Amino acid sequence: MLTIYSDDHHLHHGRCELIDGQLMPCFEMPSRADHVLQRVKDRQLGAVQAPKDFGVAPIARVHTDAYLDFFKGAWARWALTAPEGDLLPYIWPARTLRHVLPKSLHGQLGYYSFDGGAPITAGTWQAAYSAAQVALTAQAAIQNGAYSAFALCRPPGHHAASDLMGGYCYLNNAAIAAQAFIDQGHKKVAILDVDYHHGNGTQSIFYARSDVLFTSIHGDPAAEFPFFLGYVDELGEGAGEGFNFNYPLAAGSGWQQWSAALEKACAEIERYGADVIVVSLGVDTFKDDPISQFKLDSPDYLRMGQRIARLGKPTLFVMEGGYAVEEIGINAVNVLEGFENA
Ligand code: Q9C
Ligand code: ZN
Repeated sequence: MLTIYSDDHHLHHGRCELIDGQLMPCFEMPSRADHVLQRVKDRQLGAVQAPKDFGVAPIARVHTDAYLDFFKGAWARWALTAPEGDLLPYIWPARTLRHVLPKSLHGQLGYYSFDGGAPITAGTWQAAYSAAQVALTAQAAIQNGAYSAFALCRPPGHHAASDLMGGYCYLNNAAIAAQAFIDQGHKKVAILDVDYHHGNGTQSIFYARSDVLFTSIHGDPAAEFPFFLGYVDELGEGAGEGFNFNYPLAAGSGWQQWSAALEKACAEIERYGADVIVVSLGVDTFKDDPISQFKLDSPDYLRMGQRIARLGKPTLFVMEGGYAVEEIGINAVNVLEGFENA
């Protein structure tokens, strides 16, 4: 399987996130992608290529121009203040506040984010832009006839909505790739989001559309981030009604519960009749993941890849979360090897 990877992800290295009342080093760190790349090479998964540059146009099919302009220019505005740390939001337009766009940098940052988990550093725009190009280049490989491809994206993307960053995500790599498939003539794209956290950004982007099916298996949002989206009764709206399926699972769920949800998601994808599949591949479902509560073990990821392969459709894998740094490579590449050896 072809892997697309860019070293530009090193340009994004947030310093801190707020956990249990303390500023802790960011879990979403550059070594994550380095471990996955190393495992791809160790297992001789296939060629590793740098992304092409498709420009900002395919990104702007998913994100608003105003959001992209803000994100691209935010660090330069922050740098004018000779800051000590990363740019992090501290207020959001929650209930009772107005959704106006203020003039100030921090007002705008609150407007364009939904949590304090997406620090902007000097290189964050370039890293996120390159990650989107990684996804688009892997998408193009499939468009040009490859049966599968792996977009080794970092930073991840599935929490990012059309004009919101958060949950370590800035640009929604999987959504950008899915939209590219549609723009290049595909009629039915299915997204299978297997990250531990609900892909709220991806769901919101396609919620009112029937040309992109969204399915997600994740920690029950009643108890888990992102808390405010990802429930079973979210089935889509308008033309998108019946094209959104969430499978929330309880903390402590292992392969038995998880694979039962995967069967349901796969049944919906088959019923839909997708002609191509985009997998939001988070491996924070692992038993030793430091911020998650599922109990999948490394061999389970081989089974996951095998089951996805049985859908029998061209498949684009897009890297999302996974924070047990040592094992991220083993688990992510196990999915890809399971897919190839099904
Ligand atoms: N106490 C992705 O996996 N906060 N994002 C966790 C834990 C946010 C995860 C706090 C988790 C975001 C792409
Ligand atoms: Zn996650």
